[in-house]
Amino acid sequence: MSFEKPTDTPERSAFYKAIEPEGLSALWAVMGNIITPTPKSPCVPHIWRYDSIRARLLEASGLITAKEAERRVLILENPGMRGQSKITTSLYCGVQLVMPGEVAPAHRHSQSALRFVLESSGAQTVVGGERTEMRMGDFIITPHWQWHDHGNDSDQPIFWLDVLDIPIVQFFDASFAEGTGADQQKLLRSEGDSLARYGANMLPLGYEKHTPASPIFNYPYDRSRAALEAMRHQNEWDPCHGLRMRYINPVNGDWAMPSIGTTLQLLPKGFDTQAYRSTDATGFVAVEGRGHSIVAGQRIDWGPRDVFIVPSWHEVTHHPAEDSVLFAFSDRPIQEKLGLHREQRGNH
Ligand code: 1HN
Repeated sequence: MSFEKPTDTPERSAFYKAIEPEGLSALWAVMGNIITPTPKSPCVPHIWRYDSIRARLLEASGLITAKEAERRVLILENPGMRGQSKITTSLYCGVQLVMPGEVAPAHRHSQSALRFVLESSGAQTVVGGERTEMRMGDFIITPHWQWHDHGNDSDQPIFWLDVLDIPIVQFFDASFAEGTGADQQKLLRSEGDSLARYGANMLPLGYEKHTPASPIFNYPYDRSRAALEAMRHQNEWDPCHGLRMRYINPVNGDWAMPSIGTTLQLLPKGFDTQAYRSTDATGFVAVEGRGHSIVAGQRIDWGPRDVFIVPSWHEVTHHPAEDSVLFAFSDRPIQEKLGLHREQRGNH
């Protein structure tokens, strides 16, 4: 089914023109554009190579400090939506560089952020008064309106992926932001406290949830990776996803973040996945391994730290040439809450 535009007649065209200054327009002339039988997205499949992003960021470090930039980030803009600071229709994504000795000053905003660490020799972020070391592959969250600042005490640059729900907050016209004027916020908790308190399959007795985001803010890669490695011996694989786990909020089992769903998946060498498509446009980071994916017939070759996009309702299969680990992010939590999320397995 599709709502085709009825043919124009001179009388109809004159009518459309006449009602325009009155702030009116005819639904029947636009219905096919706004109600589509299947998703029709400006978002296109694309891959960004880590080596080129890294080189451009190092070039940028000669032009501007992290402090002057507030955040020294190169935005990964979807080629179908240039100029909109979007990697999908609902999510923003960039890669950030903090050089040794630099700081990215404390601020907070309505937008929620996740960091996925791409390359690190040790650097830190402070979120809501607790500091954490940022190591390769760590999944770190900055829930909305939490103070956050970053620093790099190591002797090597640190690079990480930022994903924020900026387009969603923009859509709702609900953006607030403020700074402290200070480089760093005050430390209020000891390092590792949240993970110990909420990430050891226990919760404080009488704990009451007071934010929609997980109280854990660093999900260390060594733990998640070790879990995948232990599970592979069981030989239970999802034909479409291999071994794919979602990061959760330990308080209620929901996604770790209310607006961005995240997963980590293991695809053993030679495990060719079966076709899958879903309404949540998904960003993948190849953490380990190499291979290719076919996205709606288009081949995308990926290697370590490359980032690629599978748009809404585009069929994807993965073909790992080595044991591979993929991190993924999408707006699935929101689509689920609204009853919009759909998925389909197998060829159609
Ligand atoms: C932000 O606060 C960070 O804290 C990174 O590292 C990227 C992009 C837009 C708005 C705020 C950060 C951001 C951002």
